[in-house]
Amino acid sequence: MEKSFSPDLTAKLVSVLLLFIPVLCSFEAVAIESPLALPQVDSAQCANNIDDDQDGLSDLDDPKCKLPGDNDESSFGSGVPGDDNNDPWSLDCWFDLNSGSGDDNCEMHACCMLEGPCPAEYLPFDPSQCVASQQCIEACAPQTRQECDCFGCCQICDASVSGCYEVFVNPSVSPACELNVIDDPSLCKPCSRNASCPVPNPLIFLDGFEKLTL
Ligand SMILES: [Ca+2]
Ligand SMILES: [Ca+2]
Ligand SMILES: [Ca+2]
Ligand SMILES: [Ca+2]
Repeated sequence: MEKSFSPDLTAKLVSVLLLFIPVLCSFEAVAIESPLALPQVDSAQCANNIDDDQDGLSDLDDPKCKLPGDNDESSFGSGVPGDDNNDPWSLDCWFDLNSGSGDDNCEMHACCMLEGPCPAEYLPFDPSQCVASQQCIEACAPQTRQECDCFGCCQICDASVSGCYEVFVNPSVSPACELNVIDDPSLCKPCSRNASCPVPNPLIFLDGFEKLTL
């Protein structure tokens, strides 16, 4: 059965609808703008889909982003208050965005990984203490970038330098290390990754940190 409206009723309905159009449009504008605006404000630099330091690599493609919560895409530091603030002889998990060992029982001496003799200013050093605790491994290894160990000794291969370098990018050990000086051992301290806090899977390295292309 078909329904029909009288011309008068139709005209009234149209005029009422016309009155509400500006109101409806304003609601639509609010509804569209809010969800787009909020995540951009709240996202860390390494999760905002923006190449913040304009070096051609965005977010986790940028070797200076250690995880999505890293809020400084322009350096190996995270920009998170309280992070990257360890003594070299007592390194926390580098990937949990804090510097405390209370949440993971990670407490590793940098000389376990540093190449060459342990610097005098880092002593004392006990090589028998170079195995991470089980609690540290369980808490930190799953967060760790695959080209790194839990403490920020990482293998970096970058198009701007020749070859690959296994160095501390953790600012607690190499505070002046940057990508463009990754081959300077006085700034980016050479190291060997701590085998006790391993990251699984074989890796392929391209353009900075590895891409997993298995
Ligand atoms: Ca970004
Ligand atoms: Ca970038
Ligand atoms: Ca960073
Ligand atoms: Ca911690």
